[in-house]
Amino acid sequence: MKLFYAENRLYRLVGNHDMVYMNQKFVEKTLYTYFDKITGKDAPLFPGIEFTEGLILKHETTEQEIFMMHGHQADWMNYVGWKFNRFMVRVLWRQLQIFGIGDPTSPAKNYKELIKVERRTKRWIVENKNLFTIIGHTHRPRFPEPGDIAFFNDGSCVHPRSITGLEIENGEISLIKWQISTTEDGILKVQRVLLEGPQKLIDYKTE
Ligand SMILES: [Mn+2]
Repeated sequence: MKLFYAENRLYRLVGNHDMVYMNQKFVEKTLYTYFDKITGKDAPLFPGIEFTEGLILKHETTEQEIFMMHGHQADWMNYVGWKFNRFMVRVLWRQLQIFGIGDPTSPAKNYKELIKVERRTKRWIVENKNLFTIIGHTHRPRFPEPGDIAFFNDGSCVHPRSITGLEIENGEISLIKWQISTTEDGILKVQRVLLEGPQKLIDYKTE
């Protein structure tokens, strides 16, 4: 990520679990530098980095816009009550976890909440001229067909053996998975698997 940042290619959006990064003082303290164990000194990590709540990508030739946010903005308890939720997770859930009780504030683990978040987001997209929108938060990958509500989700990067993601390249979008797999001769490797697409971005434009 440091290398991406050095090339001006790293953008960070805050989510419900890291809203503290909206506080620039905190970002400066925790992310501008890191402690280098070898030299015993602080070294630059992401000097001057800023977090944002949303990001708009604009295609150079078609000028089509893609709107990105974490997605907890459609989730009242996670957007307004994030401090309370964080407290609940730290104090209560850590204890309950021993008995196998899932994080109550996570829509990724709560189907009813997940559906609510998706419904609100869909309504918002429809009210905003079907703006091409990408979120995460619920961890459920979404890859609609052209003509549907342009609501994408890149899925999850916390599976034990794989991560999913969205790739945009040459005006096309794909849903991909990086997974650990074994070859015939027993070599362990990380493999890219295409799950959906590629699909032309412009085909989702409705105006
Ligand atoms: Mn989230």
